[in-house]
Amino acid sequence: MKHSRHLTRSISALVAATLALTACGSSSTPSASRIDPVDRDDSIEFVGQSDTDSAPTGPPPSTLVTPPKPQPEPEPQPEPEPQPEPEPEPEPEPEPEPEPEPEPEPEPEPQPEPEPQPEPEPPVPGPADIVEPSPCGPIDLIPADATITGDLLVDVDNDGDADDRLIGYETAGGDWYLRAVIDGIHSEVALPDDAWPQGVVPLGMTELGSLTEGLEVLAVTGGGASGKSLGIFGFDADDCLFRFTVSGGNPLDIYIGATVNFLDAFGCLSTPYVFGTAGFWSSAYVNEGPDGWFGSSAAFGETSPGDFTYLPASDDFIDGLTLDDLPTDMFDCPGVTHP
Ligand SMILES: [Ca+2]
Ligand SMILES: [Ca+2]
Repeated sequence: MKHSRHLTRSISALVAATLALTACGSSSTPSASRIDPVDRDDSIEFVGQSDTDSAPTGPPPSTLVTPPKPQPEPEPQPEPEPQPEPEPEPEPEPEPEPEPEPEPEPEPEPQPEPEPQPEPEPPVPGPADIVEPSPCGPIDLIPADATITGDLLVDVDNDGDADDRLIGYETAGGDWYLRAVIDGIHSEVALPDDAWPQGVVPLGMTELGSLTEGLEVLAVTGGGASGKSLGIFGFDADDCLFRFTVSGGNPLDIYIGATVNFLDAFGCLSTPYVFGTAGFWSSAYVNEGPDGWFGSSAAFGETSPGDFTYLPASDDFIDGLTLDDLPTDMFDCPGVTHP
């Protein structure tokens, strides 16, 4: 068999080579040429060629002698590209803190109310005119905002000088007074609050009361549209003003005036030649239509200090008067200003 012969030759070659190596001994260094690479190569070629020349009878030769294919070296893995460092996430913006509420402004402390200023001095009279302590009792000066409705200089103390003062005034609150100022002594009398439209007006002084020393004062104390009310005032021993009463009761209030149906007149009896005393008379006339006017009159005198009463047998009555019989003047007091 050709295959067996070839295998035998290969074995023989191997033996020969082994012998040659043994012959060289350990004293000499084996050389590569002596290994006879040709034979080895021939042997290898031979085996391979024999496969092509003859039909295979056993397992494929390649499975016996073909060296394993070298495994390809693993391709170097590319180094991983460096990943860019992740950008840091932006920090969330802090939520805006709520603005603090403005503190309420402190309320202003209440200012103390200014102390009331003293009232300005009245125009009349000045404070130097007041004598302290006053024998007429405590009295304030006339308020500066009072309305002066009468201001008359007279001679009350009878020293020859008209340097005593009579003042009619109304306060801002509507109160009426007649004030007297004599040698710095103030005194006054309160009057009804309905003095308008006539007001309080001192008219003058004359002798009206025989029991009261000195002259008495006549003054308008009020009235209406068609007449005036008159009052009589005197001074006591301390030169303090007072008002006369009538019949021991109410303040004396005499009315003068005229309308188409009434007429009221007043006259002074400064000379006590009729009734033996000073005083005044008062007349009243009433229109009775076709019967004409009816008239009556009476006289009054100071029968007790500070009070006037009807003087007996002083009254008089008359009927059937005409307008020509009536007095033409409603006021008759010599030396006293006509109201
Ligand atoms: Ca005087
Ligand atoms: Ca008198």
